Amino acid sequence: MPRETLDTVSPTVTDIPEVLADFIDYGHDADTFQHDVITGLGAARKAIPPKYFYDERGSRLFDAICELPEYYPTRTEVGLLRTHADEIAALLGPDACLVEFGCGSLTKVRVLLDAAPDLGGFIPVDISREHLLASAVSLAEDHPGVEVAAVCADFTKPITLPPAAARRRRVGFFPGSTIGNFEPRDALDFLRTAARQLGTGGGMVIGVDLVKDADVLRAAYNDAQGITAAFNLNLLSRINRELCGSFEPRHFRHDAVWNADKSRIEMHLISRHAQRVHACGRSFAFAEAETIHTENSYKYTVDGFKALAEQAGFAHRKTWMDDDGLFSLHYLDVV
Ligand code: AVJ
Repeated sequence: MPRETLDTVSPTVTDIPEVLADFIDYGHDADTFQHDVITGLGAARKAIPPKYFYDERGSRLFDAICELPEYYPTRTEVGLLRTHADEIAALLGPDACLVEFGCGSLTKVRVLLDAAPDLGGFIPVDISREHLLASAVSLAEDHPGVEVAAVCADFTKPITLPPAAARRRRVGFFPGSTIGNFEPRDALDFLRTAARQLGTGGGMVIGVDLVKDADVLRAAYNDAQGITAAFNLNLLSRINRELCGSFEPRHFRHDAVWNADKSRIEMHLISRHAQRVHACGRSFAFAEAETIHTENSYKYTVDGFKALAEQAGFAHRKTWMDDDGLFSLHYLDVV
């Protein structure tokens, strides 16, 4: 089945657990890992997209990152959600449908749901089918008054939302500064697509990590316990497991650097010496110190993010920030 454009894919609805109003599957995830690894390792500047970090082990390592003393984003954002939950709930209004783009641990959306008893619907959109299904079911069981449906899809692509969303005011939820993984141009496209999908009168709650002291940023991505290094290197283990790879993770080292010109943290896997590695039935040569660029994490200023949101078709309503100015949470209105 061709998968180039969304119009060629019909979503399938299968075996919906009883607690869910809908489970719609766009089947976006098949074979793209292999394709992206072949392309990424074959390029002059080797790179693999960060979305492939999150296999089962990678997701567990990411949960561990979120607990690290150096990794301030998660605890700061959850603090902001807790502190301002009532105000955010008021902005959602009665019988709104929250649409989460990419669903993580669900800890964050639970903070909002607990503060918004009159929420009508909740729809997580995520590429990882099993994780999505388990998360949606557990949330639906805990909130019988909320109509919960799920959409398995690449959340950067336009999708048709299920009836639970279609007949309500829609508010997007995009926490964790995942927007920082996009190139600024792609961030703009994503926000534009989201605005169209949420519709006039809808809104968006989005978490955005902020530009700050370079040492604080570097420490957050080069933690003392080496969990971020294990998270980054797990990508090589995943290639070994899923794509018949021959990577020796100890022949690579993790590094994260602050690129001030581009306002982003860059994660790399650096080859410790010249070597040849096999994956997907092909051979890839590495020079000594050659890197695989595995992630960009763009950091914004509040004004820079406001300008981006407004360019994408949102009106900026409200910013919440911690006292140290580490992280920001925004409420945007679709105009
Ligand atoms: C989930 C993409 C926001 O960029 O901070 C954490 C991922 N990578 N440590 C981030 C991540 C390394 C994280 N995002």
